Amino acid sequence: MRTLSALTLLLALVATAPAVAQPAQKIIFDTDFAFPPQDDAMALFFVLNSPELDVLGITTVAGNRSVNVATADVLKILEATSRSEIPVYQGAAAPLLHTGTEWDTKRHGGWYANEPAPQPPGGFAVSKKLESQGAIDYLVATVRKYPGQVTILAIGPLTNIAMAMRMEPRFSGNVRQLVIMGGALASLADGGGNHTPNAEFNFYVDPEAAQIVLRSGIPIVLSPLNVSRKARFTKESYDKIVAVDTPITRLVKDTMGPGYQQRPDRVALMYDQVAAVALVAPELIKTVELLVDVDINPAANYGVSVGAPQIWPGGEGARKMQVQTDIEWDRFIRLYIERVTSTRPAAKR
Ligand SMILES: [Ca+2]
Repeated sequence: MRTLSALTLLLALVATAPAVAQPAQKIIFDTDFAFPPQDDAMALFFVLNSPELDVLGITTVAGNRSVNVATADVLKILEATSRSEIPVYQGAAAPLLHTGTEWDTKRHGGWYANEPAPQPPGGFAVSKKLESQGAIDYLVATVRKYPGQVTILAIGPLTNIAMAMRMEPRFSGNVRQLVIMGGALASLADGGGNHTPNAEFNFYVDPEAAQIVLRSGIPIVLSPLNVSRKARFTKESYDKIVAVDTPITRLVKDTMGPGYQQRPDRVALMYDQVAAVALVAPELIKTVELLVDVDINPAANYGVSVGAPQIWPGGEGARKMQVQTDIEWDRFIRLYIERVTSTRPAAKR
């Protein structure tokens, strides 16, 4: 009887106890960053205001522009938003093997030329400095320090991540999860490429790195163009963001306002933002489990990702991952805007 009473009391205590807050997810933000309207910056704004995420560090890589631009721009954004406590590490200046051709010079992306960074809007960061440690060393050391705890949000070419895997054989086994913006799956709806007919930009820039990473065995959530194409940022969302005045929304207004003035009907796909939101609210994004690999043959399908529910001839290297295919748009964009306009500081370590 006494035992029963004690048990009843215990159950009552458990029922009335306040919910224990989950510790923030440790993440590393790996990026081919550039100022808005570029998507990496718009993804970072969401991450900076998400208390569920503990941004251990930001690592930069060549992609949309040179790695120098990525570094200069992210330092400036952190300074302008008073988030200088987040360390920044510079990574790979070029893909593992891929070198740019004349064809690439006529298309989007400055990854093939190690151009020095021009001044970001408002000038270079003054007090916020780059860490002396390189991105690959930082990735290896951080995953070693927190085995099984670090999620990497990889929203540029996968060069840094592949190099960390090559440098430290235990790296892959100790990463908690990779959330990758990259690829396009022609076997699903909306799966054409955005750079070559079938290749998505991040995977096209460094196909060898993408293949190494996708075959690593790390649990992967892949955010391909199939889902990016369902996330269309319009002036309606822009207007809601700039209606609130914060250091972040001022940056959005200064950098995106002129574009909307010129063309109010412009639409920007939210490539990297979908991957970022998936860290906080995975329930808003539908996924399917598929085996995915990347073609590294230097031919018509260089950098093309291929996915299927079962192995196909030539696809023996493919690994299982969660592939995002659809989005619950209304709730997604509401959460995105709510966070980007928030003044709530992210969780501190
Ligand atoms: Ca990116």
